[in-house]
Amino acid sequence: MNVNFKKGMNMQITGLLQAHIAKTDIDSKDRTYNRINNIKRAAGLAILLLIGGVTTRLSAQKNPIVRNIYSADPSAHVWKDGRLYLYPSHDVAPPRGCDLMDKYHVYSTDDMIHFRDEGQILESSEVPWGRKEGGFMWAPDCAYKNGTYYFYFPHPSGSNWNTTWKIGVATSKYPAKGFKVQGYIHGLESMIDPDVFVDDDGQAYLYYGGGGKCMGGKLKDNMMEVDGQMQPMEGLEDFHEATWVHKYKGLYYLSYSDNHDLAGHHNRMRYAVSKSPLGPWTYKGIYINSTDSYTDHGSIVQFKGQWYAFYHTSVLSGNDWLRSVCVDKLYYNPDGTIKPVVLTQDKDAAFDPGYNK
Ligand code: FUB
Repeated sequence: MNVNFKKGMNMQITGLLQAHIAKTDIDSKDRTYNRINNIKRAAGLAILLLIGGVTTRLSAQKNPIVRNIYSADPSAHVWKDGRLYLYPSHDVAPPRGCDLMDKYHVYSTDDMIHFRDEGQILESSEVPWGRKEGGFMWAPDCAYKNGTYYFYFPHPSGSNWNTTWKIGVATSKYPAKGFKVQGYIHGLESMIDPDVFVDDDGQAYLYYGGGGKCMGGKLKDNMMEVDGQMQPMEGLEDFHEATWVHKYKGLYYLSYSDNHDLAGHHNRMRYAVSKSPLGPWTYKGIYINSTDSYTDHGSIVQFKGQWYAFYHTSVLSGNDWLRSVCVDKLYYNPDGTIKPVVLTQDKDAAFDPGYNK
């Protein structure tokens, strides 16, 4: 596990740069000219290495699928270019609970085998209204509408982080770069874990919550304002946090983590269904059991005809707050209920993407 990925990469670039200059900086008269040219060439090489390093193809055919940094809370989407994009949060080592999480990377894949780190898209210092101490960039989500990608992230605006949560919005024309913070969604309570679901008719719905309360409501076309009132999501059993809404065969599914805490086993992932995107919901059961991590948080998405459950574990670190994103196949029963997901938690077990390649 190379958590010093960037540091290592910089050292590599510096070394190559020095070697390159030493080898070619030789003659007398043209020394200054050569030096300038060498520096230019070396800088070009460094930029190429930097781009190559940031978009390293990870050998990720095993769980956890993200191994170059610690990552949690995966929100997965398949966008119009046909790739699957992952928007996780980023655990920072050494951890102080979840306090020091301060940036987001995006990952993408076209085969569920190779997950490419698209690089960092946002950090707390880029949030104009954010708390001056930074940190606390928790579980995000992303949505697409009318040519724009909307990145939603929970972040406190004040030193008292627990009472000043906002749901920030950053936008870009691209799914994995160029995001600029536009502001935050006004009129919400101090809660976390935004999830935006865009229905087949283009109407977007915002969900968020934590500490036992889950709220949902419509978003206006600008994707940054609530249309009408947010309302409590009724019918969920033992809701804790981590809301995710998806649709399967015309039915809406709201999945979330529960408050389970027994004999060293913690959060499980549950779900409920409804004929309406805002409920009321009918509770259906647990689809992911406790892992080795204190938290869980996941998303459900279809890619190339196969359904997947994304989640996180602590299998690489053995630490509750240094988590790693995993994925496994998800199956429905003929009546639309979700079969309990079989987790491939052995970190050396190969992951079979399941679709016909
Ligand atoms: O990653 C920080 C927080 O931990 C998330 O917002 C929660 O869902 C939990 O996973």
